Amino acid sequence: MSLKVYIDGKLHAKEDAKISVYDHGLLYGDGVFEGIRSYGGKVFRMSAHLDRLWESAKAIWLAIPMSKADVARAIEETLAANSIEDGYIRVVVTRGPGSLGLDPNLCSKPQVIIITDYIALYPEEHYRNGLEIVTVSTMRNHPAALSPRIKSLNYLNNILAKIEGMQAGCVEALMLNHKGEVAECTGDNIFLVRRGELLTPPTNAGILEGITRDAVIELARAAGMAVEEVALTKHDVYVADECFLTGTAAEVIPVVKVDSRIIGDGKPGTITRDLIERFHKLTRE
Ligand code: PXG
Repeated sequence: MSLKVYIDGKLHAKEDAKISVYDHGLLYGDGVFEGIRSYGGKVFRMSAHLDRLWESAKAIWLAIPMSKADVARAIEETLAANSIEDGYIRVVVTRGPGSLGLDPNLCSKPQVIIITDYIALYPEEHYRNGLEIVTVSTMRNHPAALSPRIKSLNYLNNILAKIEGMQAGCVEALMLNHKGEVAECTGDNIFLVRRGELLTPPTNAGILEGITRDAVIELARAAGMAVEEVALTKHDVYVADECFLTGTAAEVIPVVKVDSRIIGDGKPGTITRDLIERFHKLTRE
């Protein structure tokens, strides 16, 4: 039986789940989205994801034509219709079908789309051995042009960086901001460990405020670790004792090589492994 996709109040078979080619989500990347996990039938940090979706929408003058409670219910119903317990949820809100011009006022109705699917995980050895990443030349969007805090349907900035990373043989790529500081990876936030302390770029470095990032900061602080949100340079990365990435899909994943420099002793670090375990407990217990 094929998966069911929610569009604008109704469930459709995956093959029939279609939206208009006049939708400004397609024509202009005009819309917002969220990527969410469910573990054992429970949606991880649903309200934080919905808050971020609403904030993204507000920033682009997009009025979501449902309440947060309605979207939460629709997510639960779509998961149930597909009998998905451990899965990936993509919520997309487009500007809706309009004209071929830019004017969003000509778009009739925002479309709310909910896709629930099985999750494609990174191979287990990436967690065991750690990732190699590279810094790419595509800089993160300037926050004054298009804030990285908006999870918009225009992900070209990240896709171009991802292509550069893949051309270098890496599954993730490190992006710098317009000041040359470390921002984030294409779909993950970055953390360093230095002398037992956790360091991560602040929101004003031009990053998405990751929900996994927030969870890891909370877990670390609860375990008595110091966490600092501070501007970081590539040099800070190269001399870090440990490095890891956080994201909905990856969860917490170690990084052992950056721009051909070995991080720490070249193996996933003690604190990284501890946080992987704490995050695992948080989501599975
Ligand atoms: N930064 C960016 C730019 C992201 O897109 C994160 C950080 C991590 O945020 P969360 O809230 O997930 O901890 C993201 C998340 C994927 C995928 O399939 C990931 C994201 C978006 C789309 C797809 O890995 N982003």
